[in-house]
Amino acid sequence: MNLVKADTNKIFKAGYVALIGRPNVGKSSIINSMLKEKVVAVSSKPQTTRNAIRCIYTSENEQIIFVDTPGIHQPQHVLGEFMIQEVKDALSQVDLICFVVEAGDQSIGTKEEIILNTLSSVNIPVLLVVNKVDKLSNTEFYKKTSELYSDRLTLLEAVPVSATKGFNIDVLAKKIGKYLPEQPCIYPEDMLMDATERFLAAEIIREKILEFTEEEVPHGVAVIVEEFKNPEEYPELKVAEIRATIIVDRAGQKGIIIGKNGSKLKEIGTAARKDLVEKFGYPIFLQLWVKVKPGWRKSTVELRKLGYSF
Ligand SMILES: Nc1nc2c(ncn2[C@@H]2O[C@H](COP(=O)(O)OP(=O)(O)OP(=O)(O)O)[C@@H](O)[C@H]2O)c(=O)[nH]1
Ligand SMILES: [Mg+2]
Repeated sequence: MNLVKADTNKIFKAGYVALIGRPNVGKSSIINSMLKEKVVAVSSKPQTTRNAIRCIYTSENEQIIFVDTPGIHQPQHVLGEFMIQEVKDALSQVDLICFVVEAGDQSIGTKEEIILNTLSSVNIPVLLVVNKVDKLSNTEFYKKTSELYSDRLTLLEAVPVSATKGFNIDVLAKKIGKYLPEQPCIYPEDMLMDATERFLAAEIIREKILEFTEEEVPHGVAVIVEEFKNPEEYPELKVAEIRATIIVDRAGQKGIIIGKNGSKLKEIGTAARKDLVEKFGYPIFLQLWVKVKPGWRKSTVELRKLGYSF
């Protein structure tokens, strides 16, 4: 009897939270760290995230629906414009913004100026998340970074974290929960992400291309999963069959991705298959093709075909 009463009285918080920041500050890494699972692509190259992706963290007390967003930058092509539009759309849907910055930021750069202007024009509370505090000789030095930003923007508070070390990520979850509206779960408790299997597979493959290639190649690449047949839907199959096409901007990039005697593509395929098996839980037959589509990032039609639809 007591138990039932206690449950009824329990306050549960749920809501949407956008992670906003310049490229490479660790927005996607914070989500993976909080969900204790690799759900979104992470890389050392800026502009890894291209779509606003919903990832769901559920605990006893709160459900946080993170909207991971592309890093804010000055767009150079239609793809960049799409990415910035994704950020703007995300901002119109959330209860709270986590403004992610890097510990050790000494001054406010042009990218942060754009972000500060955007954040001050929307009427949504902002929590400052100072990531990568593991890089500081003393964690308390994060206060210098938080002062830099709190001088320019009204902040709820500042939370120092390290996504890669898992430092203070639990504290961040509780602090976010505090600012969310009181309501029941929005998504099922066991759901980690609101995305299709095809999208997840394409992102895993793209992440490996980011990892194994340099300079302009990562930015010139898109991945489209043409076919995804899994043994649950096709019981006659013993393994899942995934056929994906890697789209590149120029013929030279095709050569780099394929590598000498196909060695680079093999490396990308092997690493991607390992993660795909882990993610989907069944053996996988992965077939990768590389196709050149000059200027695809500048073509609204091509972008739409690749799922970057305005
Ligand atoms: N030292 C350190 N590195 C981190 C931390 N969090 C993320 N990184 C690294 O920073 C790089 C960028 O991480 P991402 O999570 O992809 O950054 P992002 O903000 O999502 O980047 P975009 O999607 O490009 O906007 C990766 O190499 C991460 O391993 C951290 O707490 N400490
Ligand atoms: Mg990201």
